[in-house]
Amino acid sequence: MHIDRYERNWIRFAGGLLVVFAAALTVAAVFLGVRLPGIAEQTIPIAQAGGEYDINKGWIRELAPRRYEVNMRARVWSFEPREIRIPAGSTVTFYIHSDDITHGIKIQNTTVSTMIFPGHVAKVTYTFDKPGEYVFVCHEYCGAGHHFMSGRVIVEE
Ligand SMILES: [Cu+2]
Repeated sequence: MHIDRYERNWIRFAGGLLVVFAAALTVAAVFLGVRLPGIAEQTIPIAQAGGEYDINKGWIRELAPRRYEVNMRARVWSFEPREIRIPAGSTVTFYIHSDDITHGIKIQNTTVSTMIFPGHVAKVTYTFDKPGEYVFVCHEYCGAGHHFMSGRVIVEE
């Protein structure tokens, strides 16, 4: 069977790319320890709350100096709490759930970005070293008031 020279070269090039990508994936997974976030790692049942902490409210509590826990509710079209005030250097673990439909959260200038599925709790931990205002938004389109879904983390000196 005759294959045109250019076509043969392109087939070789594409095949070579597949080999390069497969090698890169293998190196990343085996040697660099890169892992896709699994659902099991990101979601836990709502359990931590107790006593005065009602899971049906948004709250923030201090576990230790510069160590906080936030129970965040997402619903159409707001986050609760919508303002979180912490001192710089604080490590915050967010437990975020949705009361209704699928939402998402992205805290600007941080690595916090996750989906919020109904029936699950998204757990994210982040250390806010730099003082400033970190706006967070819903990044999953959730209807007419989607663009109102925002809040901020205020990191004080
Ligand atoms: Cu939303």
